[in-house]
Amino acid sequence: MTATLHRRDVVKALMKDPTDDLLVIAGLGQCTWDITAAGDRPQNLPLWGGMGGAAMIGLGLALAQPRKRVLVITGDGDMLMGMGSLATIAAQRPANLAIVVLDNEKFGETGNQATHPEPASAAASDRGAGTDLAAVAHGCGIADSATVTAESDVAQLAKDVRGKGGPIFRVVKVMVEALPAAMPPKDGAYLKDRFRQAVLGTP
Ligand SMILES: Cc1ncc(C[n+]2csc(CCOP(=O)(O)OP(=O)(O)O)c2C)c(N)n1
Repeated sequence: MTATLHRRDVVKALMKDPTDDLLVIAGLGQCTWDITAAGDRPQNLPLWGGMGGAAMIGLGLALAQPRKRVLVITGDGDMLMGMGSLATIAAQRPANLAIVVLDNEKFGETGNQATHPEPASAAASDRGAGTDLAAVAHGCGIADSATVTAESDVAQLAKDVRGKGGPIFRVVKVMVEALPAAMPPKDGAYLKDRFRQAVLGTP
């Protein structure tokens, strides 16, 4: 794996100067910490340890809140677990939904075991299948699906995920890094109530 992008820099760029209308769902583990490192806010819903549902939660939110922008930031492991949701997102076509997969080709939080996007040519003890998640999303019917590998493309990525008509799907190839955790509040009920209050004005 030859990724050069730092996940925290990418997430900070995506979440720079957020308006209240930007609702951010983070997949478990490292993405939860990444969005918190970018600045905890009530319009963030970090999923902590819940795996496989980030994209689908984003879809429900996007459909329920068509005037808000919904940004899902999740890992390749979470996305692989919830892959069927991509076909449903394609069918529903939410214009206000962007999904960004921070793909380090590993189950990072649990010890960097290889995920399916790891090249099939890697060492036998740590080998994936070369799964191309952007191609999967495209094949599911999300026409605007692409992979980002270059730092020079991050500014455009930030513009697209915040403003371009969706659904859009981006895989961002990121480095494997050991980063300090940036913990959001731990209580799931509190996070849910805080988020509902921010979106609806009532818990
Ligand atoms: C249903 C379920 N299975 C397994 C786990 C254990 N688990 C926690 S984090 C994680 C890896 C997540 O990998 P990825 O989404 O790629 O995120 P990364 O940490 O690499 O950014 C796993 C398998 C879990 N929390 N829930």
